[in-house]
Amino acid sequence: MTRLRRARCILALTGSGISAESGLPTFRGTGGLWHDHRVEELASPAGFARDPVLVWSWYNQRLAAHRRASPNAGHYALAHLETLCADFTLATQNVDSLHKRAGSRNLLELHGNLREARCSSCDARRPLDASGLPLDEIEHECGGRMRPDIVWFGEPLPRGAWLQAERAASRADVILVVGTSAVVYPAAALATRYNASAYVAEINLEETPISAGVDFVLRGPAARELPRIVNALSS
Ligand code: BV8
Repeated sequence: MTRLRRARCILALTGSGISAESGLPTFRGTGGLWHDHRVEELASPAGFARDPVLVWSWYNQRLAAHRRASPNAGHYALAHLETLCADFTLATQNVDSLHKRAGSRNLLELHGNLREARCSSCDARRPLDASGLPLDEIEHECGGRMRPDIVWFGEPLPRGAWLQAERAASRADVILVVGTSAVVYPAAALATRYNASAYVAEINLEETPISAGVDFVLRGPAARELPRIVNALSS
């Protein structure tokens, strides 16, 4: 806690685990999204090219669930922590927009979000409401296809967001790693590969590949542990 209290620069890296208590499934845990679906079919350019209707059906379902969900105490705790630290960056792998709805401002959506669809050819964009993209409107007038505005496997992360995330990791005094299995790169590298002197704390229900290498592990749900940390800082 002392390191966090003294921190001038904080980076928080989050994954789907922080949204679990908002009722959204994770990817790799029990009941995870990847348990019922093949990643290659749904979260890759090849899968989209092969069956865009299947991919949009899946993302439309997820988008509807995102819009029904609400930010939880973990999301709000990080939004409050941002007000306590002048140099705070939140890099999320999540596409559910819950950090944005919780009020986080310096937010980097490393894997994109589901607020818009964009054309794979001309980059035309259209906002998505809770019903998602109508399955008969995938083909774009330019001849391209409307796709979710997210990063699939084998695709580069948004350049600006990634550069900001790397810089934040490099200057951070404290890095909070919350609710991620830390197996997807390059995002997972932010936790331990950019700054040997940063104090890294992991909040997760389970052990991950980075647990042995961090400075502090809080084994518990983010919606409980993050408010505890932030309340202690505010008192
Ligand atoms: C890239 C899309 C290079 C959005 C996602 C071969 C070819 C190309 C690349 C690769 C390759 N082999 C490896 C790679 C790299 C690849 C990768 O890392 N693969 C892994 C699987 C080995 N990465 C990429 O492809 C990336 N791009 O490398 O491009 C490049 C460069 C230049 C030019 C061209 C190419 C792109 C990665 C992004 C992929 N998109 N999703 C969507 O559909 O949502 S990844 C997907 O995994 C999600 O984004 C998700 O966020 C991410 C990470 O998962 P987590 O969020 O961590 O979720 P998970 O379920 O795994 O874990 C949840 C954790 O929470 C668990 O630990 C659990 O215990 C915990 N938990 C649960 N409940 C709670 C909790 N913790 C706290 N409280 C709770 N209540």
